[in-house]
Amino acid sequence: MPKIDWYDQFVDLGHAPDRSELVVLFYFEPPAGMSVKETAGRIASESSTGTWTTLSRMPTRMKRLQATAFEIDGNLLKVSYPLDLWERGNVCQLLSGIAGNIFGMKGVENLRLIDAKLPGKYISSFKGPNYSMKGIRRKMKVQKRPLTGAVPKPKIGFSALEHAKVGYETWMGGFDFVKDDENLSSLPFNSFDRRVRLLARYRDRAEARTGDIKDAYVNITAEVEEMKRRADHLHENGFRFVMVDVVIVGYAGVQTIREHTRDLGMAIHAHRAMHAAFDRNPRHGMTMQFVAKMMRLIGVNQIHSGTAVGKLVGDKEEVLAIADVLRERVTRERKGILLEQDWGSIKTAFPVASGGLHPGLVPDVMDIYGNEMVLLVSGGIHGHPKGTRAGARAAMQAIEAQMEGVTLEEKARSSTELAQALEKWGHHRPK
Ligand code: RUB
Ligand code: CA
Repeated sequence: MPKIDWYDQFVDLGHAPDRSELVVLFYFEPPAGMSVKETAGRIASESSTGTWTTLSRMPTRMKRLQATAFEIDGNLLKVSYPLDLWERGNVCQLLSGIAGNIFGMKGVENLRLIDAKLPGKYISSFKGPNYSMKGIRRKMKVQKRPLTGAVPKPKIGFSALEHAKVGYETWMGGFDFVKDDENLSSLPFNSFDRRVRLLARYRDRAEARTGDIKDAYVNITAEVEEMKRRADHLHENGFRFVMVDVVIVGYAGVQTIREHTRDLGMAIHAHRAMHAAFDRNPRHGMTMQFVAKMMRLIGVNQIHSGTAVGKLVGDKEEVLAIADVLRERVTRERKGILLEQDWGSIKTAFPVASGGLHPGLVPDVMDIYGNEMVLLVSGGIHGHPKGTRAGARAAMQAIEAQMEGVTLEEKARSSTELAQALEKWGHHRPK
């Protein structure tokens, strides 16, 4: 019988990749009746140069371009890829390979892209963030504590003026940022342009009254040309940040916005809404640490990374993996979770803890992240018995307590707003 396929040529358990190769770590499960090697060969083949059948003609160059499944350890698989397979500076093309057709093959029961180790020559074709975490701190004149922000809640429903007023209360309570929610853009009762103008007016007032720097993450998510226009409008109104729903907008859109806002000297706050569509099932899809890696490469300055204790999925291990991808110069390997990554001259980015937080949970989140993070407390300030401003104060007092090394209960003796927050929520973990 003639040989139909050549997937076996993509497996070499003796191969040791050199430093110029990309290495991808997958979790995989073969379907019933197929061996792990047969499935591994399919993954390496379809993500690089192969097809389902043997061919009558093959360029000689092919041999040195094909991927190699070189390590199988239980359900963990490592595949190496020659550098020439990948277009420099093009995240989309990388994903078309290592995160493309392979997820839909019948020869794969479950497949999860865990992480990719990118060689220096590939990394250096990207610009990364325009400001490091330090650079953002310098902009905001906040030295040690976490940066703080809140979304007006309910997340949609306020007019532009009502929204700006809630924002003002948030700033006056001590927070650095007022943030739009992921599904707020430009609506009949709250247009983007009007919201920006009103927020700018209240921001100036809050800055004058507090002497602090105040800013906002206003959501520009839309078609790309419109996003650019919205970024310009924010810039003209003195804002230093844009917010983008990066998963929904997609990698190409984020790359374009990165270039546009780089010219304006603006930073990007990346909301990750929709990530759970492909990262929630632990046996299939793509991890959030890998998405965070792509986003740091492109150059967002901060991206949502979970809380472990709040209302949304994501455990401590995952939160720490994402934080390591964003904050380290060299991300250390963690078996089955992260590959080692040298970031070269790519700057750092902030992780963002958000979703179901309130003052009583601040120490838990800070125990996980430390101080290098953006802390978003939204419902957990606006739901304070004395209102938004008191709620923001309570959250700031909780941060102080943690940094002073005292318990919230101790701190609450001299901090009225924190005492009131604890009376309502205690250390409740929402679901
Ligand atoms: C937070 C909220 C955000 C989450 C998304 O509001 O709605 O959209 O940040 O989650 P609240 P994540 O603080 O009132 O719960 O940051 O995990 O992507
Ligand atoms: Ca939200």
